[in-house]
Amino acid sequence: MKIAAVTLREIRMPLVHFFETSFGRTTARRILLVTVHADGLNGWAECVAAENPFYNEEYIDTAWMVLKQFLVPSVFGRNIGSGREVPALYRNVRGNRMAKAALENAIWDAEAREKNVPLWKLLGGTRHEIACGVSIGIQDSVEQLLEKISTELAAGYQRIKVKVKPGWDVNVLEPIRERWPDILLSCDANSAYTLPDAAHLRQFDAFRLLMIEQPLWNDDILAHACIQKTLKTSICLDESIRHARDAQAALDTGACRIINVKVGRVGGFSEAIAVHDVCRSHDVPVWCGGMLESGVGRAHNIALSTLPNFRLPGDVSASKRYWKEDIIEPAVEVSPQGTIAISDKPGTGYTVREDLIERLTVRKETITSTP
Ligand code: OSB
Ligand code: MG
Repeated sequence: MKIAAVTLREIRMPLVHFFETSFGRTTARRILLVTVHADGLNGWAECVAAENPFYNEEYIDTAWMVLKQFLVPSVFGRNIGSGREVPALYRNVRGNRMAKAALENAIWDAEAREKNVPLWKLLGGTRHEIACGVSIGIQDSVEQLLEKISTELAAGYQRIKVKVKPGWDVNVLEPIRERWPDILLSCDANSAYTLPDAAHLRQFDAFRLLMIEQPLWNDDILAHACIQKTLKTSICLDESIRHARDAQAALDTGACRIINVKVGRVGGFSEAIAVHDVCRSHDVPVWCGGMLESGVGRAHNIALSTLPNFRLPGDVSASKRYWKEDIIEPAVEVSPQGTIAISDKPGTGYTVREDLIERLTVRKETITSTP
């Protein structure tokens, strides 16, 4: 395909409920959507960079600039056969993986539409339904958290993950386990602890967690290898895994026993598949993480989750948990068994609501190829 133009746009969407992690609270999203215009059709993707550089180094405004100045110009004037070929076109650009992922994934999206095949099949998926969990943020009180968990369990979600930080951890996990002794339960610290907290983290072993996600520094695999040895609970790395080589290093050093794959964090579908494959060859399960995506990014997460080594419930949940009105049709729905059914339709199986997106747009820029 020949890419004639790429549109960047920012939409604003308030969350139904605030989402709080160890690094802060989000009440509304500023979302960067990328549209590639190629051979008379459009491919869509979402850049999952947040409003601030707290989760990783990128945020929406840096992603916008990098896309505009470096990434988008590098795909113009090429004949692109597949999304797989895209990373090589800007291999000189360091980092900025969320920006890269948005462009690459939009091209995969266009490719699926052009070839008239489901995106999940193009990615190598094998599942016809995927298992869903929820990620529940830090609340104003433990009672509020228990109430939320009870609602999500009643909705059918197969795994509950709660955000933790010093002062909101053992005191929270204990009442949850007491009330629900048998649920699949995990926690996510988003790097809120340091090595001297190892003894404190060992208390988590009492709660039979499926995993503890990213307890230590975002950029330190070795530190996780040090504490994994001392913990019964499996560590799952999120922030620390930027590409397949990180996954390889983490598994070789015993830094974790589970990996969370976020397509934006690793720079696009090609690298997400590579991370998946490294874990599969080590017989280590992966699951699909979330970044409070709109329907556009969510649909891509669903497609990715169909790959065979996505063996644990993902943070891929229903649209209505996040948005009053999602920007795809139909909205993502989760069955009472906590699953999402995979569509056999071409593309993502969801339609992008361009009229609604237009109304939510606060900034838009189309970059055109000038041959
Ligand atoms: O660490 O998984 C994380 C949201 C924003 C930033 C980081 C994380 C998260 C989540 C949300 O846990 C998962 C979701 O989209 O529901
Ligand atoms: Mg996480």
